[in-house]
Amino acid sequence: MSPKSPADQWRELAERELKADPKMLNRDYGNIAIEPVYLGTDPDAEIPGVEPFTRGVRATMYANRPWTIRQYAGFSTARESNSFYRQALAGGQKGLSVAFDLATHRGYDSDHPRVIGDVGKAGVAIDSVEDMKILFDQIPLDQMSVSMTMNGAVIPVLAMFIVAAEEQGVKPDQLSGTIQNDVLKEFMVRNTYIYPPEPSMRIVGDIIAWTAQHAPKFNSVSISGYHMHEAGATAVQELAYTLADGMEYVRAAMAKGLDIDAFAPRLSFFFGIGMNFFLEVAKLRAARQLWSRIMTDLGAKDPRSKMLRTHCQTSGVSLTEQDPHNNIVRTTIEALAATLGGTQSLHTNSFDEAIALPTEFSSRIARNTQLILQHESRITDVVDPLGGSYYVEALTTSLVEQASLLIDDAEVAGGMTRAVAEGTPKLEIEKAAAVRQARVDRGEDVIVGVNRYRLDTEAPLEVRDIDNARVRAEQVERLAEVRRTRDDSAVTAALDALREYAAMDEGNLLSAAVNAARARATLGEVSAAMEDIFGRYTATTRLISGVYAQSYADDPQYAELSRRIAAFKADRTRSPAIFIAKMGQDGHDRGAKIIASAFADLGFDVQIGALFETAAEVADQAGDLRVDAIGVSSLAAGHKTLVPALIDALQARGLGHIAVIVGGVIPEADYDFLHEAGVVEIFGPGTNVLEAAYAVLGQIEGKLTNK
Ligand code: MLC
Ligand code: 5AD
Repeated sequence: MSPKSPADQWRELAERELKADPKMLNRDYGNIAIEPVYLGTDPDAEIPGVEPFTRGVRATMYANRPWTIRQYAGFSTARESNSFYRQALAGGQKGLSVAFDLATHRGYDSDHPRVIGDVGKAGVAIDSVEDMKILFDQIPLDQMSVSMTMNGAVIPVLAMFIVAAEEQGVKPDQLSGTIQNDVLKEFMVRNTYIYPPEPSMRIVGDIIAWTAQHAPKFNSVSISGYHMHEAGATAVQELAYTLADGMEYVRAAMAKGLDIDAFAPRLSFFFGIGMNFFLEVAKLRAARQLWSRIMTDLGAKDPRSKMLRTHCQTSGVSLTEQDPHNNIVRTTIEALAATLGGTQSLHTNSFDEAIALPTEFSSRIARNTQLILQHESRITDVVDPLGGSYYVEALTTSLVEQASLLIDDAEVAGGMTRAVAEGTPKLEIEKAAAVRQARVDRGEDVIVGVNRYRLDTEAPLEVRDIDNARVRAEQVERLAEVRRTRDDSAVTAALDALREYAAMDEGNLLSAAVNAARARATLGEVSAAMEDIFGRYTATTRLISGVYAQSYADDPQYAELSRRIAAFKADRTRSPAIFIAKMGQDGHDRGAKIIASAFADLGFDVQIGALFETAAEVADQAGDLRVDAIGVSSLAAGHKTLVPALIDALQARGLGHIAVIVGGVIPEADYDFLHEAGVVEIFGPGTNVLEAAYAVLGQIEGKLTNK
């Protein structure tokens, strides 16, 4: 028997996907007939829907079913987020994606003293099943696929979702959706871990095991490169570390005795898509090819286990605070790369990304960007239209080669759990980020409206502001109501059982947490029960050094600044000293790390605090270290609560002379508020690091002269 031609192979698969004749996919542009797929003349050419899936995981791809428009969103209370979701679905969105606030991520109830600035800010506040039920009110969970970005407090959140569905009459096996549950990248870049790496990996494994058994349509992990991308990783790093993380989860699940083909079809992925158009297209193609090979090597037999299905999000870090409507154009280009790369699901960022959470208006434009691609651009007519492009194929091959080398390195080092605990991938990503920042600051990489073609004056932009105090008050009230109306003995018994599972290293933590959620244990209580056994993880902060000094080796401005700092040192027999602080539950530390390492290269005495500190803790350290300035980095909208709290704490300790500087995502509208509170400098996104250093040095010198 002669082997089937590529065209016949494709047709057979396509018929199965369509349950009909693939001819129905044939479109035309007037007199120009369009085939649903172009396979070329090479009999060995790759076919979409066939291993190693370089051309896509489905034979028919978008010609049959377009990608899922899945906008990541959540803010304030469950009620407000629910109304936002329903409006988005009415406006053409197809799947949900929940953004939780940072208190929830880190396992704290809204009434916990450490989260005063975080409740309802960067996402929706969820404390109990009651909140979860409101979040999905009038959204049938047997029909709507729901992604939940949760990693730290993944056990209570997934448990509450399961119970909320149950109380809608929906069984676990009817649930479709995704839980992020990717803790390794939290230790690397995203920083919303709770427990140390080892028990965290057990949690990942328990969730994979539970869903494989009870919720077979639910994707148990969303193995994420997105956050590496956002932290400054190169495409090769993003690919390699993400797939290496995936291998680690496969091994963790197999170590529980699961058969690889019983869970691997429900592992999913998540990548960031930036402005390097063809490279990003090739990155998704390379990812699929690599994963298929990796899974074959790990023993998978079912082709579905070897399919890399992915969500993509356009890149936040590529967007600018300056001339923000340009971001609509950037997002469109990135969305096009994600879809021509063959993503299954997509979030397009709103143009106000670098300033605040999206408004109704900016999120409508972001959603419409995808609707226009799907309905107007005709890119969905043909499967993998870029397959066979000499350039794209060559880029794909190069990425596969380079990423394979890095994956091998991680394997030789003992796997990602170990590499992550040692911190090497994190440092490598930070190095790449610093190199990129220096290129931007020096104008070698152009960003329109930031380091070229900058406007003299920016028009004011309407932004979403969340009344954090009101949200918190509402949450605290509902928490009290939940605690008042539940059977406390049932809660205690369920939490004791959970604690025992954690201590014994036996039993499934998720199944114990479902019982606790049913009894109305709160998120904080479920999380704390596990923390009693596992402990809470504190990362050690390490700084890279020398990248800035090297990038600026021949730069006169840099040399001038170094000279001024040297003169400061000669005068006062010490260097100007700055403490870089992260307060609240905001773990975005790319900016803080870049500033810290650049300032240190310049000659500042730089101390960097731990993540997740309170205002009082920062003030105490700044006093002990006798610094001249504190640089607060804020990206999760806590600044209006936390910065005044810090200034009060400094005053109370007689440290009012310390200059307080704020950097990060700060809406222009908040500048006056912060200045009145006593902040001396504010640096938004797109700030040139050298200019920031000049300004900070000026402030320090000014304060010392006045003293
Ligand atoms: C798809 N289907 C087809 C088809 N294409 N059937 C026939 N022919 C075709 N051409 C079928 C699929 O097999 C599937 O059914 C169903 O249609 C849905 O398609 P899908 O491709 O699986 O899409 P979706 O359900 O949207 O799932 C995409 C996913 C999933 C697998 C990538 O994991 C997902 O939705 N992820 C989203 C993650 C997310 O939103 N993350 C936000 C992170 S934000 P079946 O039966 O096979 O399932 C963040 C920021 C931060 O992290 O830091 O806070
Ligand atoms: N709503 C909408 N988008 C959000 N993002 C983060 N939180 C939210 C939210 N609550 C987006 C931003 C950010 C990325 C991590 O996710 O684009 O860059």
